[in-house]
Amino acid sequence: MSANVFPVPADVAARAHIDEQKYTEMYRRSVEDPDGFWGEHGKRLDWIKPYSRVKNTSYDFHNVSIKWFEDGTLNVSANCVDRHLETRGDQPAIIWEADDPNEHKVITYKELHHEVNKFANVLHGQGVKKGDRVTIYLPMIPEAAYAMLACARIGAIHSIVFGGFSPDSLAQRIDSCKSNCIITADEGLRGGRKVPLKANVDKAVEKAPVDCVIVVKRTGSEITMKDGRDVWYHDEADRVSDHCAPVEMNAEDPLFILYTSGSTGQPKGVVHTTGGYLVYASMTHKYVFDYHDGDVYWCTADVGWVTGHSYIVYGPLANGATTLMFEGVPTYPGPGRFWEVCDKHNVNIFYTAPTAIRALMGAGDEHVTKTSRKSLRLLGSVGEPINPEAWTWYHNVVGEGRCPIVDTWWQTETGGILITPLPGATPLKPGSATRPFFGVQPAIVDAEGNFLDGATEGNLVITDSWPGQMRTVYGDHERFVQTYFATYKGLYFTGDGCRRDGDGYYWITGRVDDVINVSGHRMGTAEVESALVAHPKVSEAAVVGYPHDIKGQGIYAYVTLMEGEEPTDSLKKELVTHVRSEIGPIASPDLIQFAPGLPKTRSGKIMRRILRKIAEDSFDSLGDTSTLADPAVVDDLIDNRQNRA
Ligand code: 6R9
Repeated sequence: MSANVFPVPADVAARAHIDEQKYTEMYRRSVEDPDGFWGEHGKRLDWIKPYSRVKNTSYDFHNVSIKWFEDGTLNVSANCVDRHLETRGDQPAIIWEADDPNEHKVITYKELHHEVNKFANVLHGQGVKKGDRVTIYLPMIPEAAYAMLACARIGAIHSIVFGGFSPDSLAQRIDSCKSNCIITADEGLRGGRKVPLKANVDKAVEKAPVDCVIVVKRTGSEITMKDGRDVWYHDEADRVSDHCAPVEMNAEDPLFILYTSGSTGQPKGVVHTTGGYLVYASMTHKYVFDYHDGDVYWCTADVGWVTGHSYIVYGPLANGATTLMFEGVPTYPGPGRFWEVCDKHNVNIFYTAPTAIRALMGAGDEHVTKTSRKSLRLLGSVGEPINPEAWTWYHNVVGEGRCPIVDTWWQTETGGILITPLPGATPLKPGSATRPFFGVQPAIVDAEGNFLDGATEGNLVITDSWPGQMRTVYGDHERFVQTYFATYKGLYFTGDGCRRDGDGYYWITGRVDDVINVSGHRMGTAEVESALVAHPKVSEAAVVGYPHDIKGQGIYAYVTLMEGEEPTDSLKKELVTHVRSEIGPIASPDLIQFAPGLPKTRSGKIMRRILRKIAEDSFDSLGDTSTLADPAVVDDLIDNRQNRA
């Protein structure tokens, strides 16, 4: 394994902010003296009232409490916009590349300032105040960034819902945080196809009513507007001034809520706050991507996910960077799109997900090699483990062997990157997220919570807090404690399995809970199961992940039908459509197996271990099945398995 090491290229080391020696020194200080270290690095932001206290955190199971910079005050939009006006007002802040390859727009920091102020005043005009929750359901258009920053400017808490979620999922998220205002668009546009966002909002608000819906015009298609509730953004923006003073916020005031899936129940509203989050997002953006003034940086995520929050909007803009925002999909109009956009805008730093890399790898090298990519200097990966084949292709074909790859491991809950190479400091090993970022103390424990030393494998925990950590689950602190601090008392449990090699490098092996990762999107198997059992013909369902060449994991559903229902192919299609409409297209089952019975223990617990094995087509190693209430169901499941390699 250690034979396959890629040393830091000399030219990368020469220009990098951090080299190997500096990493070692800074890392040591960050864990030995967190107050001193973060007290210093917190100054990368402009504070209205400087903090005097830095770290005040407790992982004690009976009193989990996380506060950073707690007596400081600041405003996130002032840090991401206003403070750059003097030095870089005419520099591009956002380069927006539309779905249509012939359309793009450059927004300077001055223009961004104008737009964010307008948007903030439109929100004020609709009665939105500090502390209110605003749901954002927008496509990848610049208004998404304006809306986020406008909320931050007036102290409103945004909750972005990915445009691929169904009206039901949207309604549930509106209701969960009691949001009274939605920002949406008439339609989205992805890969030439229209996404009916406003129509989805209309359905959602039947279940979760709101006072106002602000609609941005994107496609101009016909939509319905309800008098007294729905307003066009452009009409309102015409009426308001472009000056709105940023509100003074405490470091620990919430900045946003973002819903994410866990192993049980409905998605959790992950709460991130103002000061620590922005310090951490901006610092990781600078050092992990080795961002220098003038670089063009592109993260291909959607702002509906945490990666879009931290590494399209907040981190880069806090650093005065030029961030590219892409409306489309990797394969439209053809599989060369990413690299054509890199050439068009001279992208230096490119950050995407393994699922996209694998899909493009399958489309053939010629789509890459016909482009120049000479501007590219650094590549990044996020969202799921990257298999060495995809890593090698990304490195050799896309990066022509000269661009390091930063494989960044982190989570919605962590706010920013926790385990990652630094391009000027870290020799790379394909498939390893390598080493912890400053202030991050990973450890590996066994099932009982014993620390495992040296080269080992087990469950990944973090032993102490870092500034970007989530603070609570919105409205349910106890759920926060139970989800992350109860498995191993006194430790933050990530839900991921992990190996550490002899060089101290970390290799994330994937989720060890009932969360699956489909094309980099996180999903609770319980959510898909409850969507399936909501169908009148389904009596019971169990969902597991199975290895999928492109998506990383596919969704495999075992379904038991109601007495008398026929297990037909058309019913399978009906169930897929049903799940899509309940949750969204990202939750569509890839394989459905009708099962007369599911393997259960005598106490009625479904034995998922067995279902996973069968879904993986590795049923010769089922392990002990003697505790099953009815061992015969397993033979039927094997005979009728859907994934035959
Ligand atoms: C940022 C993001 C988090 C889960 C996480 C892990 C997986 C993310 C990874 C990775 C291996 C990487 N994950 N990055 N696994 N290597 N570089 O993706 O957040 O959507 O909350 O997902 O994704 O399993 O626990 P989120």
